[in-house]
Amino acid sequence: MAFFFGRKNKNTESETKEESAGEKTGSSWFSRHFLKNEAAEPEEPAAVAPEAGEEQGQPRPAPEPGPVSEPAPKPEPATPKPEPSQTGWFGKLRRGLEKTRVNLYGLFSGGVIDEDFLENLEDALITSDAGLPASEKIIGELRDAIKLKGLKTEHEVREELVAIITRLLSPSERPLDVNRAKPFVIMMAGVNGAGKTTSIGKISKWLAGQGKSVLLAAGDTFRAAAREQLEVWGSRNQVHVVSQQGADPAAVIFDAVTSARAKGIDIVLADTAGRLPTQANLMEELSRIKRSEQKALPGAPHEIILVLDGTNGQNALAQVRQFDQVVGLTGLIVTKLDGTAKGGVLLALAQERSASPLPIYFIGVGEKIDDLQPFCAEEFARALVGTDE
Ligand SMILES: Nc1nc2c(ncn2[C@@H]2O[C@H](COP(=O)(O)OP(=O)(O)OP(=O)(O)O)[C@@H](O)[C@H]2O)c(=O)[nH]1
Ligand SMILES: [Mg+2]
Repeated sequence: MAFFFGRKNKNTESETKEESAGEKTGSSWFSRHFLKNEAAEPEEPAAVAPEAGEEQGQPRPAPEPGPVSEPAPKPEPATPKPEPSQTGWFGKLRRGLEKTRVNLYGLFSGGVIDEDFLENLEDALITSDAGLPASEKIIGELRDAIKLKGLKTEHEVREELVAIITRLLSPSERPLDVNRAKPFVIMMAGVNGAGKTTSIGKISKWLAGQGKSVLLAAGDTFRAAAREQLEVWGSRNQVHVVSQQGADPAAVIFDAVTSARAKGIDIVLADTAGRLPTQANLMEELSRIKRSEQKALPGAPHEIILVLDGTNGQNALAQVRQFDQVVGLTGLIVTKLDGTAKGGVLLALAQERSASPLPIYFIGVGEKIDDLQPFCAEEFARALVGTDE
């Protein structure tokens, strides 16, 4: 397995630059979606320069009555609308989903919107791992909209498809509110190599950047590399890490939560070892970790997040069911959506959980620090379906 910050050793300078650039581009987006309770920094009021001749103590001459008073220039909006640009996160998301998108987007180049087109579109959705129920629902709604609204052009149909997919995904878009408790305990779970530790690193750096104090609990006590992965990251970012080689993961995480309580730390991010849902003893261990967190702090863990590897496609559905059954999931992170043709799996997840939506807190489209961002349903739908340009 590649070491989380291993690539940086080779190219430390450029990586560091990219990270800080990522912070800049993503911070407003992050605060809107992730730290919803944190009020946005008010804009500094512009200093008003004294008018010429308006010295201290000097009376101001009465204004000359002018023939027509100039209309006051329209004030510039204080903050530009933080739309995700093509080059920023949205561009990255689009590039990441390219393999999934080509299957859908290519269908629009024929110019004919007929039953064959709809069938091909349904096949393309299924191929992207959106699953049969979500694909049928989307195409059914699109067919109805084409008839009812009299949609004719490719542009109209594509926009309708974006709207339908956005509606399906919207219940999964919910910001992670970390202000509900202190310490706020987040426990990560998932199969081997899904991206748990990497996601913890990315999220905790973001949180630290937002002024939150973070403590990492190295609950993957089996592999030395896993602890080091967190420790290296922690020392670079002044985030404290609680770890103990070979110890019981439940005990390490208990200590971490207890220590966070004593030190008044805002957030505990608990890493756990990768495990398959079929490994009964390891799944039982996950329940034990959860219970130890409850013992250390009543009400904890406040979030139990399953990290899914986006390249696993439909298998993600089974993982959600199985982990949910054992520990009761409160949210998801889907990583590695870059370079997979299976990006439609988010539609399958949303459809599967339509009766009890499970928030997708973050999606990942790469290994760099700014490659994990809060999930936005419409943005994802647009990146998936493609746009006109
Ligand atoms: N391309 C890509 N790679 C990712 C992404 N997220 C994580 N990775 C890579 O996936 C690999 C595994 O990531 P880890 O964070 O170690 O996964 P883990 O779930 O902690 O793994 P275990 O602890 O072994 O279960 C690493 O090489 C990461 O860099 C992503 O969004 N895109
Ligand atoms: Mg790990």
